[in-house]
Formats: sequence, C-alpha cells, structure tokens
Amino acid sequence: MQTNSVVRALLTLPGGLVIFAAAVGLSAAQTPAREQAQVQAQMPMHAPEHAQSQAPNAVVIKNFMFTPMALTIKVGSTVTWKNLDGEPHTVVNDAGMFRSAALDQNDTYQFKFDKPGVYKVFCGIHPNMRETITVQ
Ligand SMILES: [Cu+2]
Repeated sequence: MQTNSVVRALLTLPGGLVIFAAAVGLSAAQTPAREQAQVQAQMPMHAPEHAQSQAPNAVVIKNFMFTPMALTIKVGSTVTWKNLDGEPHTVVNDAGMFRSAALDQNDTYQFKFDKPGVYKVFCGIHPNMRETITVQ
C-alpha cells in the first residue's frame, strides 16, 4: 500500500514537471517534441485532418494527466474520457455532478453536459490530476 503510494508519487512527478516547464516556457524545445511523440504514439496511421475530425470531445488520461487540461464544448455535448495508463483513474466532478467508477487501461467513461458552466474535474485516486471543462 505504502510502496504503491510512493511509486504513484514518483510517476506523477515527471508529468507535473513537464506542465510546469511548459507553463514557464522553459525547455521549450524539448517539451513539444516529447508531447508530439506521445500524440503520435496514440494515433493510428491516418492523415492528420482525419484525426482532427474524430472525437473532438475526447479526453485522454495518460501519464497521470488529463489531456487536454482545458476543454471547451457546446451545451448538449458528450465528453468521452479514455484511460490509457496501466494504473486505474477516475473522473470526478468537484460539484458532485458525475463520478466514474475506476477506469482500468483502455476503459472509457462518458458524460453529457446539458447545462452551460465551468466544470472542474479531478481523479479521485490522484487528486492532483485536474482539468477544466467549459460548457457554452
Ligand atoms: Cu488517477
């Protein structure tokens, strides 16, 4: 149990550092390359324009991060979260409007946003994993 927490904390760190580095503008040359490599690894061999048109309201959970961390959608849209990590994650709303079960690797969770607003989302297992969904 305790070992697990330590491992999780260690795994969580690099992602947080990357975000910090990107936000501050440090190692600008390295960070995009790494992110691009991750994106390419996720994507099947399709043309870029095809990839863009598919699942605009999709959130990927990978490397203990929600990607994108900020998503803007239209009222009535359904967001699909997919966990690509080998570690389970959950999708929980701060205000208690929705809460997924633990998502194992490649599991998905969907929620339809019927009201405009700003929805804070976090992982119930790793509360430092956060994202914001704006519904317009
Ligand atoms: Cu998590």
